[in-house]
Amino acid sequence: SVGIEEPRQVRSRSDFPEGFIFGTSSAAYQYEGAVKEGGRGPCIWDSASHMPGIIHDNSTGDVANDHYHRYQEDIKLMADLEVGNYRFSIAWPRIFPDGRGPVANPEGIAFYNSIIDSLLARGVEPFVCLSHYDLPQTLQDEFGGWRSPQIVPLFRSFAEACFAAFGDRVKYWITFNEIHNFALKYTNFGCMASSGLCGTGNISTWVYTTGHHMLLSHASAVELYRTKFQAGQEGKIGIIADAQWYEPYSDSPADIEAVERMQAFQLQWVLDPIYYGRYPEVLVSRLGDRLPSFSEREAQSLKDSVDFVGLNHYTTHYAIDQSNSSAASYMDSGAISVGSKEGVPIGPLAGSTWLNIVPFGIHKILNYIRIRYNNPIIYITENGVDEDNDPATPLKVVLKDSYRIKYHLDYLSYVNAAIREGCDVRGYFIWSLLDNFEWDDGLSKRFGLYYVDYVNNMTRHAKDSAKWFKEFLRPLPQPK
Ligand code: BGP
Repeated sequence: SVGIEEPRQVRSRSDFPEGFIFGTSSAAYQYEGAVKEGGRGPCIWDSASHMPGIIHDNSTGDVANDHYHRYQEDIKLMADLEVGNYRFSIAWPRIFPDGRGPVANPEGIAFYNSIIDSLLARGVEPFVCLSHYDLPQTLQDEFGGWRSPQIVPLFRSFAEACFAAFGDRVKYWITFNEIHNFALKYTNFGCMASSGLCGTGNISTWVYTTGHHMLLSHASAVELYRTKFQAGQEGKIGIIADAQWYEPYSDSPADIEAVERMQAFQLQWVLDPIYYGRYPEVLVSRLGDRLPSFSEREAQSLKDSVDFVGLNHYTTHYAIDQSNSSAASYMDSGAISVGSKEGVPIGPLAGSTWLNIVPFGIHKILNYIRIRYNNPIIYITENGVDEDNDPATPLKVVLKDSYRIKYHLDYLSYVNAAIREGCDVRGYFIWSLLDNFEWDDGLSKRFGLYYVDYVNNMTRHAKDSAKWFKEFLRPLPQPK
């Protein structure tokens, strides 16, 4: 059997250290809609979602959950929950419609100013992510977007506009959401359906070039923040890594090693440069010249380039060694992952076929990060579970999401155990406040604490989990 002993079950926020924060997470393209309003320029997800065959239910983010028009109502929902933190992203094409500064679009600035001010007025602290997948289409068309080093100074100038406009009130900045996951989607979808600039064929080259330029963009934005803004604004800056946990498929040394390689090609690929200024050795040796390298100056700018790390974690899979197989394996890591063994899933499946519910995985990945990166400050920036969007199910049944409550309580109990063992976890954000546009799954999956009625006026309905979260956030009376 795998995992640690069942941890003590948490009941409320009182089980967490003083100052531990709770929030919900979102992303601009998944929530806002209004893609042609407010002077917003087109982004790569507009193009991709309109291309046949990319989004499973053929939906798009054109309207999404209409947050652009309903953000006041949504912020009121957060205030009702008494949740103290909200993570969202800024759409680059709302600030610079064609991707290029220095003159920012005043309507874009006004929109995010209004969100930030409304949050603060209701006692909700913003965590702001600069890049959550929505690259301006112009930059893709001009030079291949993340494929080219030309992106680095442009990202820096977008970041500068945001620090300058919002940094007086935003104290937590995140440069990128999930470089690993994004680089895969970006490459798989032909660099989001653009002018063929991504190239075809060797995914294992384009993926790593994309990641490389994102890492350099991160370093450049952090350097700018630290030299020009941080002292006056007194904020913190970090990055979000996505990391599943892996268990070996068998007891063989090869499968045990495959677990480590899966982490190398997912987590270490992004965090080793950020903490140590270099790629993990196993990537260098397996990928050869398909993996770009850092100059001395770039390595220095990457090293220690975060004040905290955000962790997005949902699931655990088995890792299987494939180092001797000539078949293309996951990112050329020589390993693949699967969600079940001999027909038995590693944990119950949620709505998404990739999401096995395995609460102990979060405990293991937190300890893995603690050990490998010398106990960094961690915010869990996403954790959540989904159900299928099945129009045949009556609303009152959909709202009874006891499995979501159980998911969060079980995962939180393991987070709590990790904290007691010394992991420096400072906060936990649920994905997500509302049902939303789930990238390639479109509107077919629902991750929200609130149900969004896409057919009737986008009405928000509290699921049982929203009521639970409100209760959970109320501190229990402490014994005298
Ligand atoms: C993460 C993304 C989120 C959210 C979540 C749910 O990888 O950062 O934006 O989408 O996954 O997964 P999905 O949308 O693939 O169903």
